[in-house]
Amino acid sequence: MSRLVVISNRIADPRKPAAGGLAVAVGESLQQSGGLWFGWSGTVVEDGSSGEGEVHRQQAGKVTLATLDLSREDHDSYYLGYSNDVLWPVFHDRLDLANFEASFIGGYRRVNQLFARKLLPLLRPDDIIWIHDYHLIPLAAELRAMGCQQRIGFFLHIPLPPHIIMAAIPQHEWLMRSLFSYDLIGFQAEQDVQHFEQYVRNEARGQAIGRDLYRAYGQTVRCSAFPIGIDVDEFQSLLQGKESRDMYETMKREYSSRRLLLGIDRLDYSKGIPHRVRAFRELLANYPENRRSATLIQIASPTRESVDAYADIRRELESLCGAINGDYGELDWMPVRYIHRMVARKRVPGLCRATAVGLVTPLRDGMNLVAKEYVAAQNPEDPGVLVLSRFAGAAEQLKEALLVNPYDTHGTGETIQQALRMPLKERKDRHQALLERVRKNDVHWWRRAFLDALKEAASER
Ligand code: ADQ
Repeated sequence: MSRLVVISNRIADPRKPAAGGLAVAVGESLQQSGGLWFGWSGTVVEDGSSGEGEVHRQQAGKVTLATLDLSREDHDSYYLGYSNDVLWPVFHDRLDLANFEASFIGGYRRVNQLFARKLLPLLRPDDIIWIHDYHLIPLAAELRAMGCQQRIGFFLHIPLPPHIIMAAIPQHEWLMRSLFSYDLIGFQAEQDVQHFEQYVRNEARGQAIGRDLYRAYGQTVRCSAFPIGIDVDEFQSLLQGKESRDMYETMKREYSSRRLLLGIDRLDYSKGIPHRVRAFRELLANYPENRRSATLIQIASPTRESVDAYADIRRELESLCGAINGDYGELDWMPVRYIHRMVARKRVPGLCRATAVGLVTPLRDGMNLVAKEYVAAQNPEDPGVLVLSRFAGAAEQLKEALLVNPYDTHGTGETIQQALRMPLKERKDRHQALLERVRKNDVHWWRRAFLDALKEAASER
């Protein structure tokens, strides 16, 4: 049987509970089959030497973890610079936040070449290589240039922007051309595939030449949507665990006379947290019956704090929450509980189940797994209501959620009111349909669908 080789910027021990969508999904894929997981160790070497050091190897059950350190210069230009200050904002339609500093691209190329050079000797002829996310777009092209013939697939966890936004990246053509070195490109949503097709037509002067098949730059690539899912059984078994049960009981007890609304995110500007808090303020302003009752629990874990835009959003959120609590709070009721911390994964299902409304309202998101986790955690006999941004990839699948435009804070406030007042029968019907979809397209389905399509695409090559 072929070995699976996964490459992602960061890796995690698949035997330990991981937070973050990619780590959970990739860990699950490797746990099933065993294989090699290759990526950055998370260590930055300060002494000026390049990251040309040795590959660290560690065995984690059936999975071999192989990691590299990065030099300070490479880390700053490849990771903080090109990946998180160019690709992340642009791919989330935030040209205003992008920093097109010319020096970043050198580090991005250097690290992708370094990864290729260090990975190549570890490969076996029959390996199936699965590369993940925006940090490593040109990795297949670098591997191919070094003679790599193995099957290589790529999955983009974040959205692909419309071609006119993509074109703002000075190196957009080089990036898109390098995607044609893969046998298969996987996107989260049909809309991302459409954006890819539009780029191929309008910028690359190429065309679609068959189902899921695109030709440009003298090369052909297969491309399709594989919406990522969660491990529903694992998540629901956490729900039965002590941590989740304790969490559920505590929330029910502490807030027995309140209706809880929940947001759980990394504190990222793409997640639309300030917009969500403003929508909640609209709710309190326009529907006074919710005062002394509706309570927003917003958990926002720290992330990429050395990037300026993240410090800005933190300040904005703190001041917004403070203002709402000051304006509307009572001695015995605080409208917003904002916690700038991670919640232990084992407690997340219990927290989701204790709330009446799940607010998943990103301004833009590749998929958003919190939406699926919220559905999986509900009591089918008395489920909470999911309010979901139409700009999350998940909205293509989760049509029975209440879909909102998060920029329209007034409209979102109205929808939250609708969620709080929804009759039990409608809540149950919507939840049942959502849970079926979340179950059908779970993370196991995602892995199988992608790897089957990769094998097929490569056999046609
Ligand atoms: P992320 O942007 O990290 O992932 P998401 O899909 O929401 O986002 O996954 C986050 C995961 O981390 C969830 O499992 C969630 O429960 C957990 N999490 C988030 N904040 C937390 C907190 N404060 N405390 C505890 N747990 C927290 C990227 C893309 C997404 C895509 C995933 C997977 O941006 O669009 O869905 O990859 O492909």
